[in-house]
Amino acid sequence: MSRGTASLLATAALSLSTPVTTAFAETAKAPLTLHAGAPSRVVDLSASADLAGSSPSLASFVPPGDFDPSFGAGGIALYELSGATLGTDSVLVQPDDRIVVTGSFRTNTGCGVYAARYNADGTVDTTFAGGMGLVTTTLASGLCNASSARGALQPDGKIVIASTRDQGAATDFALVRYTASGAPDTTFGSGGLVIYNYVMFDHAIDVAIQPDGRILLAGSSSNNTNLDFVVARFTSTGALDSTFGVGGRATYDFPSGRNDSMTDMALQPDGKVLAVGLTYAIGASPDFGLVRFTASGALDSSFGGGGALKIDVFGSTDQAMAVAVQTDGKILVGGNAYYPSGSQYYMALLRLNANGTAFDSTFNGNGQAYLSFGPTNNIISRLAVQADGKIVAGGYTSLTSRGNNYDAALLRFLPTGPLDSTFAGGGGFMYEGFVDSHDLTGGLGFQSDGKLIAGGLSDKYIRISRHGN
Ligand SMILES: [Ca+2]
Ligand SMILES: [Ca+2]
Ligand SMILES: [Ca+2]
Repeated sequence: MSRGTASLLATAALSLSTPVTTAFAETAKAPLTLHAGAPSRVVDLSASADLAGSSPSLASFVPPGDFDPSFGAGGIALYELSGATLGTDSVLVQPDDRIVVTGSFRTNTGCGVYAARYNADGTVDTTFAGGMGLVTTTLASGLCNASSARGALQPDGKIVIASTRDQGAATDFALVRYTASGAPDTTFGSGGLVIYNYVMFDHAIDVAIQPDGRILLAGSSSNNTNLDFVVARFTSTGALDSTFGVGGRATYDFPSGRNDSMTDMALQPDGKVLAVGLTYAIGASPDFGLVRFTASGALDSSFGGGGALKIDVFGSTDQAMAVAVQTDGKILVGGNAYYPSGSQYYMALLRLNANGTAFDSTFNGNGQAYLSFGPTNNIISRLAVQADGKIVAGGYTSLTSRGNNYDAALLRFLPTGPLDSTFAGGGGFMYEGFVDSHDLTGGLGFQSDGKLIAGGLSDKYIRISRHGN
């Protein structure tokens, strides 16, 4: 099969300007070389005979990164919801290897969230939601906006989704819980739904389940003038947990007067809550923003510069989109950064020390990796750490040479930072659901044998794929 390959850029040493803000020194930009490889190519899954024909019964070993022919059709499965436009925001692998996909939907009558469940081989799980394999909850009707709807699995198999009720004006946080068999969980909130109106504008981005069953909802809310990070905690029955933070909420407002838009949250094994996103002054380009809260919802003063950190990569637009915490406590942040001299966005993967200091020099020499499949847009949207410490990044590209339609991308890094050359024959590749589809990455997970499950959106289709490890 043919596929595009990513090249790892050489990067220069970083100088820290202040404990809170980091930036490349001007003189350090020169050694950075631009991607100038061959034009990227794409696996054309709709017409690739080389992906078909393998006997599933023989498919015990699939080379790292390669599509697993025993999954879906040639390693990939596409599903649509008739009459609806979908977003695909998380891909969750159950302990029994079944796959739950959550996201948003929009029809001509309303907006809401869904959970779909698939068997380990990518076929629809007909034991879920009364044989449908998919359950939905409408959050808003009429003129409305569908909003990110990421999920988390409880140990008992229940599925919790965090989203936003958006009628087109003021917005509220929403939590939905489904039973393990795919029905609204009547023991949660009101008929399985919690609407939380914190302030006028509330936008949910992520959810996590604590070991004690309490639920963390993360996102952004407006203060009087701009957006702040917010994490709210709920009991396992859906009541706001007033023992967390202030009145159930932990918030952070980057100084001063910045808009702070969260994109991802991670619950650490020690109970601390790490949030990342974009922080930008009005009229200025965004920087990576990171905040850590203690398990009780206070700002963690031991992190970064007094609880928070912002990183200005190349002095232009920097977007943190994903965070993951390694078993040793080190922190991975993925996203992209615009490199003005190269006139393109590079995928960015940064590793910080456990205390939030930038950067961890044991990763790629300077704690940073920047990659491009070509101009003009490359971004990491999801991160997952394998049991062996290797780091999987999912994202997407929008290349001029590809007509600017988005293609999904998968990359794997060694724990020490370089691309893993054993993965897909070079460390990374891009692909699409079908010819010229619009392809994003919305989730990564691992089945019990280590195989990688990736998923996302391909036009209006839910796309899931399985890859060798
Ligand atoms: Ca509200
Ligand atoms: Ca703010
Ligand atoms: Ca595409």
